[in-house]
Amino acid sequence: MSILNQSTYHPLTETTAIELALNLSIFSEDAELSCKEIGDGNLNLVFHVIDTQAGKSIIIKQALPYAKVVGESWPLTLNRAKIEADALKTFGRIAPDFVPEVYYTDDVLAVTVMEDLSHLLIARTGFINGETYPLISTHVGEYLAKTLFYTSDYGLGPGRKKEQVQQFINPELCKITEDLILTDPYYDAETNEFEEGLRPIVVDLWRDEELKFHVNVLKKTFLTDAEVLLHGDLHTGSIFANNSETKVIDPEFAFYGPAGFDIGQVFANLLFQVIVNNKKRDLFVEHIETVWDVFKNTFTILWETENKEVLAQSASFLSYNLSKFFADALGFAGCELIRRTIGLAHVADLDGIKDEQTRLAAKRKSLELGGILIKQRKNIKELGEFIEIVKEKIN
Ligand code: SR1
Ligand code: MG
Repeated sequence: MSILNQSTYHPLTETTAIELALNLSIFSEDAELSCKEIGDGNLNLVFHVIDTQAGKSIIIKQALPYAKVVGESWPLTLNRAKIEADALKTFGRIAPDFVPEVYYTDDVLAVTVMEDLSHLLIARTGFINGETYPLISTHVGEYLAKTLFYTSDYGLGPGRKKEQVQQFINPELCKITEDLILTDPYYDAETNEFEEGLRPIVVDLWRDEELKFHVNVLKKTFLTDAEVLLHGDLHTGSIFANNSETKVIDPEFAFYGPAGFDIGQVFANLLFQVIVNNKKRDLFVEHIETVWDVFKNTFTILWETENKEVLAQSASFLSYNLSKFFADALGFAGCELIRRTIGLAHVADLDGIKDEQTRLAAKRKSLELGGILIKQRKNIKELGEFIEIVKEKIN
């Protein structure tokens, strides 16, 4: 039975969201609440509930039983609300500075009630509006190191880790990633969406057997390497920021997978700004460098000081792991660049460019850089080499 005394799921309205909020004893019983549905993502309803007099506010997020981006013809499990709430709690314990606080969850209504972050802005929107958020890369590097280390066999111990692998089995949401990121962009799939001006380069991509081989290898890595608890959708639309704070939201795609997947999505979504933002390109290149440097340094300290596996406390084995994460991250970054350009779910960094020729040129760069990163990922040994390749391709 849910807090609204209903035993079945139904989508909330702004009125029933207020009713739910009043039942939670977060606000006083006679509070005058106002509510607005503000969801602009692909999958969920998001209600912003405010008590102006008391200066209190919350977010109520509710999963819809279908993907909002496509409509009711694409049914989607409500269990993702539980996965998201569990992941927020897990990541919140590990990296509390970078994760919103969860106040209440309701599995029947597929609802999570959490901290209101409306003093921050979605990082992608901020970047497009000219912000650079100087601390975001340091924060995300630390978030990645902590969440990826403390959920691994080495940070958690193999027994607890296996329990978490079970808790975060997330087949439906993984299937979305397997299809939309790691399959559909590489053949003439119905889900793809691209501008006609890109057709020649897209047809070349569909015929590129070497590229498809490497995407198959990356997909196998995604399917089988249960290394760490991933956020699973760590693009700049899943990060709230301002100049001093960073919060990672929306882990409904969380599951045990390869560490390089989260890192690669961060790289790729910063690369969109490197591609489109001529004036502040160098700052976004620095952000990419900082994410990796902070990740690597923090992960190394955790590995050396908190490792639960005696035999794993070895410099060469740490180095082997970091090299694997880096190569996987470059490959998955390439997949993200390509799918956001020609797949189902695009990004405003590229689609928001008004001039057609400028937009097509940026999209071609994204596709070309994506292909290089996928094919060359194992040959690029150092961060500096990666950055050189990026600069060569973008200038
Ligand atoms: C149908 S969901 C499309 C995309 O939105 C999510 O945020 C994920 O990135 C997914 O691939
Ligand atoms: Mg999301």
